[in-house]
Amino acid sequence: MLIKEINIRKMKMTMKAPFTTSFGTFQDKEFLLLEVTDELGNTGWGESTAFHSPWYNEETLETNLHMIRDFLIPLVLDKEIAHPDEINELFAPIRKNNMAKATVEGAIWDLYAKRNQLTLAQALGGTAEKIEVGISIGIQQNVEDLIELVRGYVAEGYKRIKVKIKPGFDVDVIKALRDAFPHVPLMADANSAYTLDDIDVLKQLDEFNLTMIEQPLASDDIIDHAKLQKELKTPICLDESIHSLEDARKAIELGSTKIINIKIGRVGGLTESKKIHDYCMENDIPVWCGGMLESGIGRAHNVALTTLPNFILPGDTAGSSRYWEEDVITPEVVAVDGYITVPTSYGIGYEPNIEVMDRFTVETFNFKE
Ligand code: OSB
Ligand code: MG
Repeated sequence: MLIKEINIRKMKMTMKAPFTTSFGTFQDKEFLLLEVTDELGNTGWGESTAFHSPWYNEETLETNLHMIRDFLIPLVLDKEIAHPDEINELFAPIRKNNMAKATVEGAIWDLYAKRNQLTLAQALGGTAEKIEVGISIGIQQNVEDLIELVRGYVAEGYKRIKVKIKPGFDVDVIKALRDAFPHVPLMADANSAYTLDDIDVLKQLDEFNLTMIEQPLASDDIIDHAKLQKELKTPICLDESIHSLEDARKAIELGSTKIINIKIGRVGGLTESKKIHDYCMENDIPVWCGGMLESGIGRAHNVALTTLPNFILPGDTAGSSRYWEEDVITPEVVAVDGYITVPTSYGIGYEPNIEVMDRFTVETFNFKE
């Protein structure tokens, strides 16, 4: 296939409710959508998961725009591409900037699947017809509010509840939740808010039968996590620390992680996600698909990836309505009783809703030879 045209939209959408992590609060979500068009007029869509500010990782929407425009588009525009796995190699000489790479690569995967009359899930090798979903809940004003929220999501059928923790909002919160919901699969995500000095607090969490604790220590660490894992019964799951198959291999070898959260953007695309998935499967490390508060385009990519067989644990890909009044795809992503049914139309399986997209588009960019 020959990529003839690329269009980028800078988007701004407001989430239904603010989402707070140990590193900050999100409400207005700014992000990029990217559309590729081939020589036959087929199109494919990708979404950048970089946030407005470099809190989660070093990338931002503006650094993504710069990388995509000045470095990545010149590598793919008017170039013959036989398979999207080639993009991973084509982009390899450019260091990091994984979310920028994944935006372009994801759109090319969608295009490839449509052109070959495959669902994106099939193109990736996935077989699941429905996927199990959990939900990630931000830090709340108080424990009572959190318990009420959790009660609602448990009633909706979400398969596991993840709560965000930070120093001062941890052991008491998890204890109260466990007392209120003795049998619900529960996990905590610290987004790097602790150090090994906090080991006593983290050890106290062992009492509550958490499925895992996600990224307790520094966002670039795998050494201290290995030390911590030796002291904890609860499995550690790495998120921020894993950017590639190589990172995953090293973390697993060191014993820094027993579970991996795969985020397509963080690891630089679907091809790298598949590689990490396959490696983890061979090494008995379960994976699940993380979320970045995506709009429908990114969400659809997450759904497709989650159909691979080692996505054993429920992910963070909740339905569109958990985040948005209106989503940019039709139909929206719907979770029923904790399951999302994998779409059966070609590519990402959801149609872009251009009317909704237009209303939330702040700026557009067009690239043609
Ligand atoms: O660490 O998984 C995370 C949201 C923003 C930044 C980082 C994270 C998250 C979430 C929400 O946990 C996942 C989602 O619902 O999309
Ligand atoms: Mg996380």
